[in-house]
Amino acid sequence: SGPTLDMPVPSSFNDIGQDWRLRHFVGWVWYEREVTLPERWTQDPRIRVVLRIGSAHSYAIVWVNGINTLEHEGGYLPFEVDISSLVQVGPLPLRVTIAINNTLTPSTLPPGTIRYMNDASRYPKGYFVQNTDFDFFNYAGLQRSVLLYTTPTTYIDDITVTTGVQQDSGLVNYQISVKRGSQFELEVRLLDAENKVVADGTGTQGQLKVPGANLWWPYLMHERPAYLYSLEVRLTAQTSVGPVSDFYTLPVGIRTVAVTESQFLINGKPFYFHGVNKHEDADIRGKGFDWTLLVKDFNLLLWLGANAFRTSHYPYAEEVLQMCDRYGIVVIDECPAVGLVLPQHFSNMSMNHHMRVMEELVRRDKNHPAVVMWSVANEPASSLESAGYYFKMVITHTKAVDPSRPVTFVTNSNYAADKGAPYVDVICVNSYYSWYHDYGHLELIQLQLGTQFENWYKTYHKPIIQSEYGAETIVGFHQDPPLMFSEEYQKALLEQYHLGLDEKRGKYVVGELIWNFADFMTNQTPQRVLGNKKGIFTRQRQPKAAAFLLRERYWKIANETRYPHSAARSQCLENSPLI
Ligand code: GCB
Repeated sequence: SGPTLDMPVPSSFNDIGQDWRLRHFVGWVWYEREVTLPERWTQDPRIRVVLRIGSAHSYAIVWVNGINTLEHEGGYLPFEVDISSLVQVGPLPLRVTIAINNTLTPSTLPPGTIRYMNDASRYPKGYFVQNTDFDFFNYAGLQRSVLLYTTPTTYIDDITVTTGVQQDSGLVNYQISVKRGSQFELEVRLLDAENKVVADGTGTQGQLKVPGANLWWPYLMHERPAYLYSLEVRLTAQTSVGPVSDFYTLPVGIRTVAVTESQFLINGKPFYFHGVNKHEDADIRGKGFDWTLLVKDFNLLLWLGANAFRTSHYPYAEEVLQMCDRYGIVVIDECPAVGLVLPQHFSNMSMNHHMRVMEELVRRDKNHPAVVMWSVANEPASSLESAGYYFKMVITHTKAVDPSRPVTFVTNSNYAADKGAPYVDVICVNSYYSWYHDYGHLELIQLQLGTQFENWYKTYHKPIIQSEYGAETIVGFHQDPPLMFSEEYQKALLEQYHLGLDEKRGKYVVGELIWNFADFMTNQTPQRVLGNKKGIFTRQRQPKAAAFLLRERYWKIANETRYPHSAARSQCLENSPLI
């Protein structure tokens, strides 16, 4: 029923058409396509067919051949369903229908409210708007791939790997979950980067010991960063319809993560985050996954000398994390809890959903060596009384699900009022001195930043990351002496922040992440000129003047704190996918 449009997947639906109603649409959209499966998939009783949806923003209902098979809440994580019984009907095409609703409510993540405009003199009957308290456009649709894949009927359902280091040996602990079968054998092998078997084992859990292991090091922290082993898991099983086998290969980075009173340690060495905050955002495709864009972004990160980013403000596509593992870009993995600013956002209903989202996030991303910390939220109203209990519960739950990583949330509250900070391992603080207040007064930044750091540190004695700072900058606007919105102002603001950061770097400040890697789309407001322009790159990934400043700084920090610049630089070029 109703008009249909061709819609590419993956892509956000918003910027594809020429009709403004599609761009701003709030409500149900329907995706549908037919696909003919290989005969073997439908005839062989030992094959299990799975439909996997990389993400559907935000609430989805899935039908296969008209049969309701699955519902999922939450727009940035995958979900899947076994559709074997639905496809074993013969060679007919399979019809997959997915209805998606992008409406955000007080209990979704991120939350939002629908406001009905009842003044009949100004709005037509039934007129409503979607309100949100976050600063990016609520792109929606099937923004990541939808896949059909097969496994045998007895299959490897999940693998959990944690790693450790004992003298010069690496330890790889594995736990394998097998589903739908009890008569099976598991063989496990660990291969190095040259495909040589370095350890092996059997059974659903065990520990592999790798003498003289190559550790997984962040980019620019070691001459051979991002060393990956491969864990091969081979399952052979007996089923009622004969023997089956399943096989899975998982990249494994052996590394440790720890937090002290004043340091963030990777493999026992102090790590300083010098990087960016990103968004999944680009022209036309919105938040649609795009390999071309991803490889370009990684080339820019390597060029910049960035060793880290935060997945502000939601989990990114899995391919992004795979790239981080391969290049040694460290990740603070954030869940979509952004815009929690009202008391009702801290209800039990929200908390339960929030915990489920953290479980899904950990399940998806737990095996990525690049992921070194979970962030459970961005800028919540953490000074509200109810936020204390809420974050205690969400953080405790996250640590129970993954005891191997530190947990944080990103705050912009006052150090004395923040009720969630007692539960985090690292204080991540955002501030916009000389941008959102004291406009133009760059001379105040050092003082205000110093006060911020000292207050947080003396209160909590935890390491601190400056998790956002920046200035709105329209590319090509020039003004000297610097005025707000010019490229000169962005540079000057960064320089002042860097002076303040350098005062505390190496003491207890363990990182700095610029806001933002690139310009990105937001809701329309008088404060935003075709989106947020705090990028050091434009939305089309061209550098503003600040990108060169930051590049100088990041290479300098890498050079000072790690190992010789020349080695770092040649390593970067070697690794660069451009070569
Ligand atoms: C923030 C938010 C981020 C915004 C940024 C800004 O504190 O965490 O989502 O986009 O400030 O530019 O205002």
